[in-house]
Amino acid sequence: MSLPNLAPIPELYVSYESAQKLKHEAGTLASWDLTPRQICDLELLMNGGFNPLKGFLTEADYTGVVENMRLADGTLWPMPITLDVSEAFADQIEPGQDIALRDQEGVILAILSVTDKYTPNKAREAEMVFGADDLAHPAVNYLHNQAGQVYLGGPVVGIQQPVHYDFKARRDTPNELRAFFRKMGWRRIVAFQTRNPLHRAHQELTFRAAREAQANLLIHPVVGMTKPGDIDHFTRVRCYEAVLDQYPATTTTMSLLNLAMRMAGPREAVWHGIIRRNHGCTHMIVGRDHAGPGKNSAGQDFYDPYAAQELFGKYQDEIGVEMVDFKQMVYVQERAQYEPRDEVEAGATILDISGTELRRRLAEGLEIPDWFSFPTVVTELRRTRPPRAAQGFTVFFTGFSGSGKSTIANALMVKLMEMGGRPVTLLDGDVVRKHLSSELGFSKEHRDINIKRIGYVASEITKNGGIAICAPIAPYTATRRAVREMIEAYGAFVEVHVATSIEECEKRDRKGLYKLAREGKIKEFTGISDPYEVPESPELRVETENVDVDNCAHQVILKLESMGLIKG
Ligand code: PPS
Repeated sequence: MSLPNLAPIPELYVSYESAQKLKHEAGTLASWDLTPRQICDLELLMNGGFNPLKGFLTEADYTGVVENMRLADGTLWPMPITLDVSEAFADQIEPGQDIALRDQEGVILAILSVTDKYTPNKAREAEMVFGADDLAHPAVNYLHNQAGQVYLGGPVVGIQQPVHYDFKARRDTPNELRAFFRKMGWRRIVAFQTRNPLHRAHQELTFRAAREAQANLLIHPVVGMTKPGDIDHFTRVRCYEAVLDQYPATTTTMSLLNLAMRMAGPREAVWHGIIRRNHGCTHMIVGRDHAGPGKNSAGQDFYDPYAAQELFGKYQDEIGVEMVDFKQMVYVQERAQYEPRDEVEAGATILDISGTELRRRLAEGLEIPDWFSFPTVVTELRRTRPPRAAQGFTVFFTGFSGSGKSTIANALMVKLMEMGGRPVTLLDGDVVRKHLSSELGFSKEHRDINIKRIGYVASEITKNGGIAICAPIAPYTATRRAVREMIEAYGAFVEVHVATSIEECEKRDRKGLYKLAREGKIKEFTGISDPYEVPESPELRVETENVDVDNCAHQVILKLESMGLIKG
């Protein structure tokens, strides 16, 4: 592989003067408020991280990328970088029009000259890009449940970089990294892509990979968007900084990459390679199950663990980055050192702690040995992930009106308050509708807004170490899942399906609403004239028929105990 040409790569920004002028003119254009994921994509488009893309994919490019990983002109590109918008917005836009792209505070970052407006076949995109149209895949879930229905494509003119207030000194554009490598005289650079904290085994394997490739090392963690449930990037960056001291000085550097990952395994590995090439790297470490999304809805891995290495190997020349095989490093007790697993002789004592075991130990406040990680890393992890019994969490009841959610929720609240230790807030359906959602009705759209508001408040409570108990009907699976993702970033989400049948609820008819619904006096009534999607795998399902409230609340308490959220 030839050495990199570390000359600057093209960016999409205009000069400062032109940017000021454009910004002024753009004030009158139709404008789109970018989602967090779109902001990540736009940043890498504008700074050359996604070179050779010059904007959001046109329909021809999109079709080529989805069908055979190539742009319409034949260039290798594995990931659709698309601007998804709502139908309502798309209706106001015609090809030939310019639109302003704004961040979440309304700052204009770029102008998109729309050449294409098209409706994607999302099921096809899911099959081809992510390997299955299965909502258990986070990017497929995003595609169907968060992304807009229409894509806009066309070239982008960059006005300014998205603003970051965190770790500014650790963020570099491709050209800034290239300049750094030139200045340091680094010609061979191995990139290590990661979304997890680094422990001793990672430090050993990355350093070994760099030595084998006779190269310098770039630790290149993703801080844009990773897999829901991952450790937040603030904690991870503090951990990376601690590990950086462990490498011999001047061999290694670290830079943060504002990428929104898709967890697309093999295709993602190829994409990561192209992005690293753009950042001036010559090599990249590709591991087992690179960018793997976890299990599919049938409980199996989405991708073969070596599929990413195979695909990368196949396209290595076109990517322009050489793959460095990731050696699994294990601790050999007799020699008190890390060695590649395949080189350890039979009979030696190998010590290892899996990711799941590490999470368990953190959750339960158990020992994490020195041979496994660095003390500073463990301290940082313990600070963000205190034992579960000291963390905030959310109990989310769902079920028909009159199923008994509120009564059980109230009984649970009292029991938790008796135990003490953490503040408890009850977000009951009726209370929320009075204080947070008084203007909303019961259409699907309004119910979704209502549930997302509850989710937002519960996530803030959870983040701050409290207990949130929610008791809305929450009839839609996708919305419940969105709330789960919001909350699991900070603590546990315990979904409790109060499984009282519609017949029983109607028979009880505590508020007389079922009668009115039957008479057609209340429209869109859940279970009568509006759907309720039964949760498939809630943490707990409680039956209320012939069971008293106290017993139901007790079942929840037992569940919380078994999850380590409260001490018995
Ligand atoms: S949702 O779907 O989660 O947003 O509903 P939620 O906020 O929990 O509000 C449900 C309560 O509103 C009353 N109500 C209705 N429920 C269902 N469908 C219709 N059309 C409707 N209209 C009014 C009802 O009393 C629900 O209270 P609970 O506490 O569930 O019995």
